[in-house]
Amino acid sequence: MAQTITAAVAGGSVARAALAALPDVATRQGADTAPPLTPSTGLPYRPVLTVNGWSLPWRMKDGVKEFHLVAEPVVRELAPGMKAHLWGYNGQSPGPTIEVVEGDRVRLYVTNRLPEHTSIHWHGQRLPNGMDGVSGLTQPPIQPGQTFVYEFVARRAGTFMYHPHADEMAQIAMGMMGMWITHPRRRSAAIAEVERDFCFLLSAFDIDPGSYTPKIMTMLDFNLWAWNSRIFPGIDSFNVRQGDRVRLRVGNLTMTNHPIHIHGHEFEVTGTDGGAVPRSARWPEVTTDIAVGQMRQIEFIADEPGDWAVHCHKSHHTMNAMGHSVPTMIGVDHQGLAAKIGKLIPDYMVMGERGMADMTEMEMPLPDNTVPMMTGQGPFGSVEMGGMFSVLKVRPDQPHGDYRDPGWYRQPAGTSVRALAAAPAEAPARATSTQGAPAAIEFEVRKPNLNGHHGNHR
Ligand SMILES: [Cu+2]
Repeated sequence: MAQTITAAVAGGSVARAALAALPDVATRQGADTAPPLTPSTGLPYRPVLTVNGWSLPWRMKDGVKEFHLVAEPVVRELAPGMKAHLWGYNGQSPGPTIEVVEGDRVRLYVTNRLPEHTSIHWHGQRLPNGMDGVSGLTQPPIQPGQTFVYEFVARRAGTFMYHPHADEMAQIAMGMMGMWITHPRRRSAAIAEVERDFCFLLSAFDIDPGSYTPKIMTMLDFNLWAWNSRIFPGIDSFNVRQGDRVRLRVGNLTMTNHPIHIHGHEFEVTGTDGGAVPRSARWPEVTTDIAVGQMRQIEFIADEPGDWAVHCHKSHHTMNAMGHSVPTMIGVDHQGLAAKIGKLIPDYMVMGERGMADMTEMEMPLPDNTVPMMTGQGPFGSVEMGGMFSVLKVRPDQPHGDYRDPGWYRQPAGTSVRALAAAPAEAPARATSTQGAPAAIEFEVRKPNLNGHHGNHR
């Protein structure tokens, strides 16, 4: 989790005198998970961990917390072996997480280095109308080279996000988004103290295998499903100590809903972008659906040691790009067919006649800049997953506050599933008719009477 944050001088067409007054621009290369940013100025709080991301440093000026976001083209590694040309903030997509404390006065400088205008909407915040960031409605757009200043008080504790509200379809499809956490100023019954606090945004891209830039006109048929612009096996695991209270904060900026599922534990939704959920209104879940434009804060006690899958339960969302136009081949006999087609198309490969798991073993040549559809090595072989998938690693000996990956779980002797040493001698008897031959099934079909009155349905 090497942290490579560098300060650069802000560019653009801002006047030199004004430039000198702006906070430095912190930027970050690489998709490692940065350690939590412990506050050194301002009010104290327990920081979040942005999965495969980082929190933006700030400066205090006359009691105001000042941040500097730069909207710009970025190169994001989606997973080892695949990079995408995206738009983001301060060198990365998603942009850095903004962390403040309830009641903080916040000043956000936003510099536009994109080739087109933009704006930032602060999703879920109570703020003056003129700070809401809707291009054309509450402000003129920020033109390329311009810097705008947003300023408001973070009035409500909770989990929020930021994203452009100008040419949204293109700019969100290109990866422009970030998390915003407002920590509570004082303890309250509705907001628990947690030992581990993770955050990530759901995003989706449509990038043809072998290419680099998302197709921004895609409305529904995306082929890459990402957490913080990373796809499995590129998403870091959630590493916790057994007994920790764990919070995951998840926001959805894709074009569809995502049922987020955690193995081995029950959780409660403790907050939304509308604030804390009253305790009397919480119930246990193992999956919670996160609709488009929603944020969910989920919490549980990590009391079961092991490596537990955490994933979107839409099975197509735990796959990487392959093309959804591949026909189902289960049960199709390809004998001879491949040889015939191979004369016409030398690289032709048959796939899928026994399911799609063969894909993980196949030596199929992939185009450059493409990751396999189903991949990720676990201790027992290929996990056969992609997209929105990661692992919750619960360990009794994980040190307090240590987010490092402890490696694979060692299952205690006698607690693992096992294969039988030999197949049963006889196949189990099948139900048969009394004559010993399968009974013929008879049925009668009555079609509706089409002569204007209802048929005789029975
Ligand atoms: Cu999903």
